[in-house]
Amino acid sequence: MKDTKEILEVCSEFFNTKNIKEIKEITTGNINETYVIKFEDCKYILQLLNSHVYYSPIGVMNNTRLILDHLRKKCIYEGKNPHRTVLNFIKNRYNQDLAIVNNEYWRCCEFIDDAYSLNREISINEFYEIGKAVGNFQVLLSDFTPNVLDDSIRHFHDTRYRFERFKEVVELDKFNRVKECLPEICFIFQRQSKFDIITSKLEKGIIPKRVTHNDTKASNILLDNEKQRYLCLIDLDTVMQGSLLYDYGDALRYGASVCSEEETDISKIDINLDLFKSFTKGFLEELRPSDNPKDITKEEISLLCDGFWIITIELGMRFLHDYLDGDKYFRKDEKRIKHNLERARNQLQLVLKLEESFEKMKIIINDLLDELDYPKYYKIG
Ligand code: GN1
Ligand code: MG
Repeated sequence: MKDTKEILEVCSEFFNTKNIKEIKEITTGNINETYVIKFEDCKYILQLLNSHVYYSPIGVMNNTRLILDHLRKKCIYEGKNPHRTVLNFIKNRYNQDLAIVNNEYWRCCEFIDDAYSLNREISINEFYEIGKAVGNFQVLLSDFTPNVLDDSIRHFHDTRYRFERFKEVVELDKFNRVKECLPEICFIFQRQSKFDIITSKLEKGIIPKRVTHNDTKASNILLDNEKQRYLCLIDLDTVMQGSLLYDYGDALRYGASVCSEEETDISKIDINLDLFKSFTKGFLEELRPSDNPKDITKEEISLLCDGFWIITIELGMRFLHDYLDGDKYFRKDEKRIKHNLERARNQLQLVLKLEESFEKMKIIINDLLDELDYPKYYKIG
């Protein structure tokens, strides 16, 4: 957390600081620093972009602006309130999206009131709504050309590439931590042959490259307080070209586990198949094919469970990588030396559980395809 004086200096780029009533930090994100700035009648979100993670904060904001302009146009067309269903960034006094203060990049957007996002305890109906939100994001961006977007983080969901880097940190063992993580390292190595299951198909054009959010955990999706319906996806920093399987998988990784990703007692970790079903139902309902060349494809449907698997093992590997590399990437509790190792163990246990549930999940998907009147050839064999 920055001290108040520093925050006020940044605020002065956007506001008359004399009118600020309160400044509060939000600590749920693992990457950026986020603050709520309260005035008498309105609130804003002020965010410091992590320039260790994003090599080009300007590129991130360019992507964000392009995406938001597209989404705003669609939502206005549909008669939806663009102040609730799209993020609205405000410019600083010099009419710039980013304020650069002491070489750090800050941005500011309107706070969406009467809305919430979920860190834990997701109900069946809420997860169904989240499935719809993630599916609808694909629908809204299906006519946006993905290759005008920069890669805000190169190789972000290239699991094979990440594995190559992971092998390097294991080899180097700079912090002498490998010895306590051998079972986890073996677990990852044993599964390496499957790491290009999605990237190889993207490269060969077997599945399409689409605009994807890439970080669809429930805490990045806003729901309306009163109606409990989805409003929008937030945290658009990693919107890039990718596969919709990443968005499907990451949302399930976070939301279909019976425990939070911060749970340290891994014996409690399991998959809640009712939640899996409700999310998948919302997602597939939004993506119902409509004879459009951009429709979800049969190949994508056949890989849905693999998307869940790959994103979960990848994050387990990323947490473990960070632990072996001296905790440089994810924000962690400073008092917990093994925080990232514990997070890795949590994700890898979830991988084990989901491997046990693969067949059941496929049956659920096939039943939903029938229920939602998908053409028969979409069925997973
Ligand atoms: C990070 O920024 P945040 O907290 O929404 C991370 C995601 C991980 C997530 C795990 C840019 O997301 O990839 O899935 O933590 N974002 C980045 O909680 O690395
Ligand atoms: Mg993020």
